Amino acid sequence: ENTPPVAAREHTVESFTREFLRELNFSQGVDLDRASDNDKYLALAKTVRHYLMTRWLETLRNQYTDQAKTVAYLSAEFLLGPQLENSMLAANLDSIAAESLRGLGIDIEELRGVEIEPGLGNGGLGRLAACFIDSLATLNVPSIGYGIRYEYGIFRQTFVDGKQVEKPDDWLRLGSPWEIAHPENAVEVHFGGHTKKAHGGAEGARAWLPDWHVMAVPYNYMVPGYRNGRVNTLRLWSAKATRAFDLQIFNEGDYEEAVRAQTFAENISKVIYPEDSTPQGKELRLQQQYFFVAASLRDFLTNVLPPDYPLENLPNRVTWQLNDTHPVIAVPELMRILIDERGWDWDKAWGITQQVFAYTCHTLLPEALEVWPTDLLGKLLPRHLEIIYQINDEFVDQVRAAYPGDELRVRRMSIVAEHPVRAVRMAHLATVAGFKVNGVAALHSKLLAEKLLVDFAQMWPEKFTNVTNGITPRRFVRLSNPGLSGLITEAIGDGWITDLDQLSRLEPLADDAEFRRRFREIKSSNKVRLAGVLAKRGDIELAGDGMVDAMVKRLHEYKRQSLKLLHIVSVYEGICSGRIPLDSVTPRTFVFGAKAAPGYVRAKETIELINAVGRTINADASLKGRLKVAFPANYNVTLAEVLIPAADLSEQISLAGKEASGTGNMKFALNGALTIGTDDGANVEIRKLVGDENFFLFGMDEPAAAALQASGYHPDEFYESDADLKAALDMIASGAFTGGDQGGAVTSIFADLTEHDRFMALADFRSYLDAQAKVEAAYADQDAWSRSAVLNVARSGFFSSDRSIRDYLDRIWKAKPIDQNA
Ligand code: DL6
Repeated sequence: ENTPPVAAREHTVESFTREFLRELNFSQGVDLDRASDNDKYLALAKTVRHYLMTRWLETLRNQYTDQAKTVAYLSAEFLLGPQLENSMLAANLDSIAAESLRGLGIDIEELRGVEIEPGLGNGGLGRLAACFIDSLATLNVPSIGYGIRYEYGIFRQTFVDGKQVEKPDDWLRLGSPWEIAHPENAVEVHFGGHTKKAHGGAEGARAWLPDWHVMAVPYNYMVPGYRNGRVNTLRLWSAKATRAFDLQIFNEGDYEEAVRAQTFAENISKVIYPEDSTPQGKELRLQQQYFFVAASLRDFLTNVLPPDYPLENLPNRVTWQLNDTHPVIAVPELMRILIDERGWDWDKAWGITQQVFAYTCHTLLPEALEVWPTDLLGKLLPRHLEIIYQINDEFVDQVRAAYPGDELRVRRMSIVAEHPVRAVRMAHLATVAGFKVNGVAALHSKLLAEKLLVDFAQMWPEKFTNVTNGITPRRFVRLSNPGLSGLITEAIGDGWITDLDQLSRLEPLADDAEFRRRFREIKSSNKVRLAGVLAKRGDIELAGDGMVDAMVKRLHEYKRQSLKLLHIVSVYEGICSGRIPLDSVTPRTFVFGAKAAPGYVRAKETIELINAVGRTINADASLKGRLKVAFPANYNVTLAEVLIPAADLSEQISLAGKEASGTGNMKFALNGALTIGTDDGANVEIRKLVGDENFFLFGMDEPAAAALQASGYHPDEFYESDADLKAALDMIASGAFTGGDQGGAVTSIFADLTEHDRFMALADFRSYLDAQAKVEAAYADQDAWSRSAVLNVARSGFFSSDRSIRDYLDRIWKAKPIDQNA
């Protein structure tokens, strides 16, 4: 690979081995022959970290001296995935490390297996943030990520009798070599209390007298660019009580009371909310949001900026990108700092505030937009609520001036809602304060401006823009699919790793029979790798080397795992009833990966039903292994990296107009899976790029879905009029998959689908089945299928997160990359 190997030029296998052994001896305190795999993993991780450290310090130094415009990415989630391999790849240490360890008789593969990934995110939104910081570093953009160091990441999913049972994800238990704590830089974050008129200060300034506080301790993570010498920072905050415990109470024997304050404060960064679509309205969640945002703003203003930096220049120095509404409380926090602490007047403070925040919206579900009851907000952050009221007063005046007499519009747009309870609409606050608002795929941005935030887009059309999501090709092709990476590099060189558009050069090779054969060979060996992992994970089998059909994403009704389930049941019912000859069925494994939010009953019932159907099908010897359902528990980044390269078919079947973008869809296409999908989210762009003939489109588009909804949707009419659909639903209702039990999940899902079916799975069923028939026919011609698969790879370069970041730079941030080596 032709990029100048920064680390490799400076380091050799011998020096790496020396360093590794030193870490083992002096950091882990063991000899090689007594070291556990965990010791070796930690020593290896720290060795790699050392190599990156010089570059990190250099980046920090330059950042301080250059004072260049910086992107501060504020996100409650960073779903990082395993760090070791990615760090070695970025530092160009992968071959050196492998050779060094081989020399010591250590299998590096085994050590990879030891790593516990930091699951500090729920799904797409958190993984996007992780891809973005990778791309920011690779593109040499001065940037810093800010988030929360949850002590327990997204829960570990287990299945007991097919039901989801959540276990804590204690990802820190074996040590965490990728972070550096700086307790000496802890920041105090305040909560509660009341406000009063300030003595002196600017007009309108108030004094906030909080009644409790907590320390935010920064943990720094290195974010290395791909072999470019830049190492950016991700700063995650951990909550620490200011007073560990009350010694007097302790001495009096009330141990629980003695540590109460500590537990209370430290709960703030204890767990991530396993919820990405409906706000839980939990006080702790608001505490988390303010906690990390207040610490991050303070950190940026006092540590990243030089002392006495004139904050009038802030817009030239930073954009604080608000990743969804979770960090939006940053807006009144900055106003508070400028007015109450720095003595600015309101207009000046608001003028600057409106130039430094930009907001990314990640949803189309109105119920997913966060609102905070003013009772709660006022109790926790009284000063911020006052500021929000004042922002709103001015804003509604502006609306009234622009649309005289249109009080309905004023009510719709107001930041403060009055019903059902008085509450702050965080998306409105973000839109009012942000200088840009973006959606995450072309269709999403269009619907955002035409529906979800239509009043705002009418008032400020220039504020609205689109940046289609992307994924990092380093992790999701180069690392996760070494076979395909090698084949691509052999064909077109390795420039694609940082310039994914170069994949288009593969296009002619789609017509090269030998290339297609090798592509198929790689897919097959990726399936063997997947089979090995699934066998270890829970005795799960694949249907030989048949089609791998994957649906992996959070469990949510709008994503329609139930539609996938209806398809599987329909095929099974067809075989059982003799309607479908077994020989005609393509051997296939339906792979699911999905966690349900613990409080989301319908999602958990769906998991239970998928597992029940899977158990029945997998145990049916008459199928001769032709159909399998694989539902490994605890789908995470580690598993994604094995599954995606092995997949033939990517299921992206949400109801059109509901999935903001999707990013799994991009990963699958880039790894040569064909998509069966609706015209939703980024599927629209994928289909346009890969071509209709290499994509299986089905279902209503967004206008059709909206029209059906408006005209009154009656799912029972579809149930009654489609014999196959009825047969599949009846089979479920009969208890065929649940040992005759017709209650519980079975009744509940049957009733919901036939009576309500909010996301219109039944309406799209026939079209989905027809598309699946096309899939079967296409898959029968393996050579033609692999041609389409190669074209999917060749035409998906657009979905690099490097491109997304360039779009953000161009459309929103206006920050400039700075090459450290120049
Ligand atoms: O933008 C990243 C990701 C999108 O790809 C998904 O389509 C979208 O559902 C997800 N959004 C969220 C936030 N809340 N909701 N719903 O996770 O963002």
